[in-house]
Amino acid sequence: MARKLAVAAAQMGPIAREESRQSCVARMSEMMREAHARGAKVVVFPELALTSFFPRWYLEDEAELDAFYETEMPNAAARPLFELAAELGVGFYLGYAELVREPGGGKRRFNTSVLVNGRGEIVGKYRKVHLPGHAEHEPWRPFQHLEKAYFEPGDLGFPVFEAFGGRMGMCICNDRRWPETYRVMGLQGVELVMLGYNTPTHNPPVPEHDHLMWFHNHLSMQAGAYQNGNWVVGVAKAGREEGCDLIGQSAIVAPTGEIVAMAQGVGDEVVVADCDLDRCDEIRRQIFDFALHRQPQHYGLIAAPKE
Ligand code: CDV
Repeated sequence: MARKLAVAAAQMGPIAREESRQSCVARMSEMMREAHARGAKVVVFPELALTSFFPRWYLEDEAELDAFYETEMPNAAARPLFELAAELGVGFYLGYAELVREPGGGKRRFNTSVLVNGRGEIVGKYRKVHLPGHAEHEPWRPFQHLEKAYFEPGDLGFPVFEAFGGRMGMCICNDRRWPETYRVMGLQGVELVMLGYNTPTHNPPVPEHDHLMWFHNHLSMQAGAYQNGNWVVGVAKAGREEGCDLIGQSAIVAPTGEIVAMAQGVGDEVVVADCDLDRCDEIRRQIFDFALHRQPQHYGLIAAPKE
């Protein structure tokens, strides 16, 4: 019997700087209800889904920066989403900024996602490994991308989790452009990779790529799916957020690399598809049989430390 998992991509339109977490959670809850009504068993939300995409601002005041982070999950603001998940029996992927307070008074900051099961329990956690952007204020840019200042690279690797009757993996935004992301999970037998993103339509250092942002979005997710034989569910925060345009195109990609469902606009929108997890075998047995065809003795450079 096919292992069909109905998955929802819950794209979000813009989140204003002043929008409260309660308002974001209310928007997500409405989409979770719709996803459930349409048969979904798991809902994927975007990267940093509880706040505006704050790395676009140079924030000198630490308290102002800290206000964008969560120090526990679930917390008071997010709990209604966890409770709704348990009530409906629907799981979800949620991206948020995580602040870890250390015993000595230090702070660690991560761009994080959690995987929550249909009982409202966290069953997986991931911290973004590939942080794009820059670490210093660059006033020449029309908007900043200070992820390298506001987060440190994730320290959890790319774990996979047994959930929803299959093997689930997570990554976040820029990670989707790196083949290593999918391959490390592929080697662990991942069947469905969930990811959220915030991708501006304009990339200040290479404006000549602006017309390619949509192409590169799908190119990387489709390649990651096909080359490893897994489903990919990529979910945008989209639309004009605080004057900055973000691409939409949230998509559910089959292990063949085909897009089977896609968002139509750049607002809050639920897209649902039946993902047959057994289709991963089509690719893994017939095309990319890792055990039979991989030649890792020739791939050493990929994992060698950086110079
Ligand atoms: N949030 C991101 O990681 N955004 C990057 C942009 C800056 C290129 C992305 O890869 O979509």
